[in-house]
Amino acid sequence: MSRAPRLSSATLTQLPPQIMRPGYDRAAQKTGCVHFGVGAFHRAHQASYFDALMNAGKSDWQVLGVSMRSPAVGDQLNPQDGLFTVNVRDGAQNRLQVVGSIREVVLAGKDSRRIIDALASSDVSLATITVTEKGYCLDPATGALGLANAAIARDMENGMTPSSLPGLLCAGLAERRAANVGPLTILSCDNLSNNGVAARQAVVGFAAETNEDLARWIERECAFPSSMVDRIVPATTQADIDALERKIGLRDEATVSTEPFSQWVVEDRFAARRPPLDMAGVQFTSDVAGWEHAKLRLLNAAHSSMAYLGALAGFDFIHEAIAFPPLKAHVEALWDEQEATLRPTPGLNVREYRVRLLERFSNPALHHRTRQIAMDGSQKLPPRLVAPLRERRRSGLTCPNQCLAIAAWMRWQLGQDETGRAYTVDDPLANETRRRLRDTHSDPQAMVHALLGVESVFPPVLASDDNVVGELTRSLGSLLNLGARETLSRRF
Ligand code: CS2
Repeated sequence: MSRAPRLSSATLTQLPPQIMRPGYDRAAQKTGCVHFGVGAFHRAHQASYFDALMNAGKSDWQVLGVSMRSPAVGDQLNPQDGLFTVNVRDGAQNRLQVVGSIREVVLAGKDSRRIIDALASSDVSLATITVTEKGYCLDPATGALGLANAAIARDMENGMTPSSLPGLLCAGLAERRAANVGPLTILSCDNLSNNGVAARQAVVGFAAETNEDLARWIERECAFPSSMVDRIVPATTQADIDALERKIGLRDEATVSTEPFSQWVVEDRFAARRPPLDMAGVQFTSDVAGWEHAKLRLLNAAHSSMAYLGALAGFDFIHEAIAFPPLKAHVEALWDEQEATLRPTPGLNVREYRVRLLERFSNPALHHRTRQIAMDGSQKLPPRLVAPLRERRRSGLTCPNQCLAIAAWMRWQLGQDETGRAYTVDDPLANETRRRLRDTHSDPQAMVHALLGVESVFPPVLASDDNVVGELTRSLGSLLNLGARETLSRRF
């Protein structure tokens, strides 16, 4: 197939006139932010907010993107001068917008010098992060920096070309301190509880091992606000790229598709120049935790449950899963259980939030794959389902739907669907769960016992909670014997 020219600064003028594009002079903007983890989510979320800010006339918030592992993101964005199209999909509607906030993408490790220089630059006052839980290199059992982590051990030995998030930030902060250009705000945008605390543990923990003075300076001067981010961003497919090319006449290898909804709630605790992101719709607040909990325990918990139950029941996409009445009824019942663990939060109306979520899940144009959400379940389950389950049990409440969701994750670890087809369990703990399940011969009781032993997912007290063990075993047995559809249909 002959291909259209790539989207870039030079070809921007060839775009059909109705497509929105940067209204500011990109070349005149300075880099104000270094972002770690330039995946699809960042492009549809933070990068779009910085773009909106510059479109609103606020200068110098361009982003230097750091790709943590793969050169692929740089190969997509750099030949396009950092430009990419956000395709906002809602039913039959499509809105296309070219975003210009990313200046360039560099690679952790290979381009460490560039990253450290940027972090030490007086133009930069903010580092934002979407590297997923693994990227913080914390020990799940203690929440402290994982000194046994291979990337951390390597960076501690070779401080010149760090490649881990904590190693890079510490090297940049050391130079920033020496250059006397003031502190930095490090803003985690990952889907974790207390993500600001996780970022702080990672960075201060690394500095404490390598440079005590630096650790004290970071603690005193820098800020690690927590934030809640929300926008559903399905993985981009080749078909999306081809369809966009037919529509705009340019090839955009970095395009992302997303929904109209977008939310960013940020703890108002900045160490340096605060971007006026409220002009672009960001909510600054003194308390993010209520929002974080609502998002993780309603949206993300339902997503994970629909991912495992839905994929097992043969649904490829979330909008199909939520259209299956028994699965929707389970989601509502799960939300009732989860809601009891939320605390009142100013501005948050849980009833409306749930209605809105059902609409978002039902968006037929998004094509959000259940298997995409099923990835990395061992990292996702603790804040989404395990923590609220523990809170309910402490209050003496039962948890049948939380247990059904967790049992579906357990069933998923077998790596074989209900028709006998094998799939890859895409999870950093996949080897451990496989090893633990090896001699359980699909016996639900043995499987529950084996998997409750994964301590980074389940606190040991759960294994001695007869009610939880009983619920998990009953649900898992039903999933194994009857399958997901029948299990849901009999219960709801
Ligand atoms: C999803 C999230 O893949 C997943 O785990 O639950 O990526 C979800 O789409 C976002 O958190 C929405 O903001």
